[in-house]
Amino acid sequence: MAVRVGILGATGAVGQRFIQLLEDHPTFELAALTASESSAGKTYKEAAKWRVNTPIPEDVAEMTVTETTPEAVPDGVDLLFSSLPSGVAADVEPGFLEEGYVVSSNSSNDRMAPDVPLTIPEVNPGHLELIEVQREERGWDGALVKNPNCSTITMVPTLAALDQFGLENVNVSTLQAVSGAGYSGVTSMEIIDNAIPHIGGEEDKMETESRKLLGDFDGAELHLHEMDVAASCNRIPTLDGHLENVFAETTEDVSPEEAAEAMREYPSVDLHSSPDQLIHVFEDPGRPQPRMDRERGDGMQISAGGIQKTADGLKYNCLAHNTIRGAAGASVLNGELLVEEGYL
Ligand code: 11C
Repeated sequence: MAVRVGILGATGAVGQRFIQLLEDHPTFELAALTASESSAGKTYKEAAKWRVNTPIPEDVAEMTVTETTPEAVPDGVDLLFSSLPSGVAADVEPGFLEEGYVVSSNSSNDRMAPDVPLTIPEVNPGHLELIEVQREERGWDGALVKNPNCSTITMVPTLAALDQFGLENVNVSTLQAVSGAGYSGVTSMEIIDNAIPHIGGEEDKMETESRKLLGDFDGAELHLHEMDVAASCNRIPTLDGHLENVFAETTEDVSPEEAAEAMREYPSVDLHSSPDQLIHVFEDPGRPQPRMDRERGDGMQISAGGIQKTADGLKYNCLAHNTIRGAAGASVLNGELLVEEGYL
């Protein structure tokens, strides 16, 4: 049976990706679009400056955008995907949760809250059990699940594959696409002939979210993974696709071949939006590259390559599509997991 869903923040870059990914989805039927006050009352095609590489689905183009309040959402919608700016999300998401909505959110507020599952279905689906803690502590009838930041999602599945060798220190340097910064980055391309270091808040998110994702939930409390993560995050003039250089120290000696095998064999999950193989490992050390490899697995596959030995472990590169695997696709996948696990 179809689950009726809505998008909070439907006109932005990630909101548009949600619309693209929900077209012809086998489980989800799009029935509500919200945005800021200035868009409310307009049709979607009037309200959104559409920039995704496929046309606006015809039925969505004519849908009316409403304000982002529980009262404005039509009856029969149970699941909301949120791509609101984090400040707005922090204000409005609790109101939807009190009203009993299940919210799969890409917004960065509350990602590190101890009672909020921060989930990548292929990595830590068991963390959904935190919903019981959340309901008890906050009195919500609904449920809130977050997906991590796009630069975190790109790296963490590869770390999950290597954790069997005893992850200790992880250093990562990112080369992040301008779509991660929203429309202003894409439209102005003011970054051409430049690279911007230390981009807003990204380093802290990678350092903390990674440890939560790979942490253990003991039935009552979530324990962060003990590894240390140090991140340097940089913006480069690529349109889509974050490339990352990872240096991972492990307690066990591990060869590049063993690491490649662990990544290739790391299991995917049986959900509609998850790729058959989660991590593709290239033999060619010049891959992955954003333009060539970001669309793999409909934008949901992680790519890795250039795996080499270092004095204390390994170095390698990884890549993912930042607005699909790293944002809207991640959130849709969490929605699929919520359905599969009976939260709807
Ligand atoms: C970027 N990763 O590329 C960011 C955008 O925490 O979800 C997404 C911010 C977030 O700038």
